[in-house]
Amino acid sequence: MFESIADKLSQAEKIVFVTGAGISQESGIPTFRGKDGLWRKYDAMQLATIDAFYENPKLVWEWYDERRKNILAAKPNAGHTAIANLEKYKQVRVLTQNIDGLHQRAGSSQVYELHGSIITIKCTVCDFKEKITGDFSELPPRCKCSNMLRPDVVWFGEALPQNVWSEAIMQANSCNVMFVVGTSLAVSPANMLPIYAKQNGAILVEVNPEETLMSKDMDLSIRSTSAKALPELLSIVNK
Ligand code: BJW
Ligand code: ZN
Repeated sequence: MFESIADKLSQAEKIVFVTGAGISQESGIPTFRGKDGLWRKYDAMQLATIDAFYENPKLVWEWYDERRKNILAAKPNAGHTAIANLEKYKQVRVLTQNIDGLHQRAGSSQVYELHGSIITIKCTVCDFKEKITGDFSELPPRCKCSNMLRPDVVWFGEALPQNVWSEAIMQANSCNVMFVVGTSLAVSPANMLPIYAKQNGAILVEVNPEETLMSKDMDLSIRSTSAKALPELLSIVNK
């Protein structure tokens, strides 16, 4: 699969992965767009915006609570594990749009969560932020300051965490190879990262069973799933 870029891969010092919902699909976590995607069943604007949250916090919280339970019951798949194992041979950075924590659970040590984490909550008013440990006694949960707590994720119209975003740009600008895995690249600003990498001379490789908005910009497109394709990377880098 990766033979045509074998030399580039073995010479590369730093490999950056930009990942999206598709990498967790084989762990049983649904994607957003596409035929079995969440946005087919739910209206994004009624669940993933701050206005929707204030309009119906209980509904939004129930959706996140159910997804969090599904995510905690899921396991990283061979795609996540291959990326984690690549750290034995290369500098690896993971810039993920996913909120599921599966890269970290697979063992990746340098993960930048562009859209936050479903395992963390934060206050809508004060600076309180904490990892969720058990079940909530009521939804929406309340902060000690009495205001509502919300999932620590980035909704439409909200800025990405600034330190994470600036680090992501630095990593994109300084890698030799960028893998774009399991993302439709429909959402900005994350979809700018491959452009930054390319402008700085990196080669771009896409792993996605479907064509995406940026397939034409890729140096190589692997039309396969991530759990099938990514383990092959190790055998090439390891040669
Ligand atoms: C496989 C596979 C297998 C399947 N193997 N592959 C104001 C209002 C409204 C919008 C905006 C606004 N200002 C700016 C915007 C633009 C907006 C945007 O991009 N909209 C587009 C949809 C048009 N962006 C934003 O709002 C962002 N914020 C922003 O720009 O702020 C500006 C600002 C600056 C300063 C101050 C204030 C504001 C924020 C975006 C946040 C996105 N949030 C979500 C929800 C997160 C929480 C949650 O999970 O509930 O993030 S939306 C959703 O989409 C989620 C994902 O991370 C993101 C990307 O989706 P992804 O990962 O690409 O998934 P899919 O489903 O699209 O694709 C899956 C792919 O996998 C497919 O290609 C499959 O083929 C493939 N696949 N199986 C490999 N086995
Ligand atoms: Zn508070």
